[in-house]
Amino acid sequence: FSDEVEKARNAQFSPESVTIFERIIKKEIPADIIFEDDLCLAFRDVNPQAPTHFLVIPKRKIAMLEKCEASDKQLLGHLLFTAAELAKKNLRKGYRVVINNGVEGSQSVYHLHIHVLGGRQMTWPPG
Ligand code: DGP
Repeated sequence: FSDEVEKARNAQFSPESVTIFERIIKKEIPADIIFEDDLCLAFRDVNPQAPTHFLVIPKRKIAMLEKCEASDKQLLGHLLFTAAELAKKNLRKGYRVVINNGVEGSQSVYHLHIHVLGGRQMTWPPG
């Protein structure tokens, strides 16, 4: 397995734990932030898997996609719309949007995040 998958296999979902992404939202640790509004934050992935690789996260914590509720529908739409708006700027030839959920989804940070990857030809199936 790759390093990222190994990290995901060792990560534990715990409802109370504070993730690194909450610390990024609070500006307690630095990140290359490319967009911010009341509801979300977008920043470059520290371990990019493509020439362009950024994450869009909600400021209000949803640990993982499977924990979302009906009341999160508008926020989820906003995150996806924001991802598309940001991708529009410099990923004109296409891009990949990914949400990893849980251990077998290879999720390593338990704060929902949308990956946006581009700047190279993506392949299918994903690993
Ligand atoms: P996932 O495997 O889907 O949970 O993806 C987590 C991603 O978060 C992974 O691609 C690496 C990235 N990441 C982890 N820690 C940090 C960090 O401190 N800063 C930034 N910018 N990205 C991080």
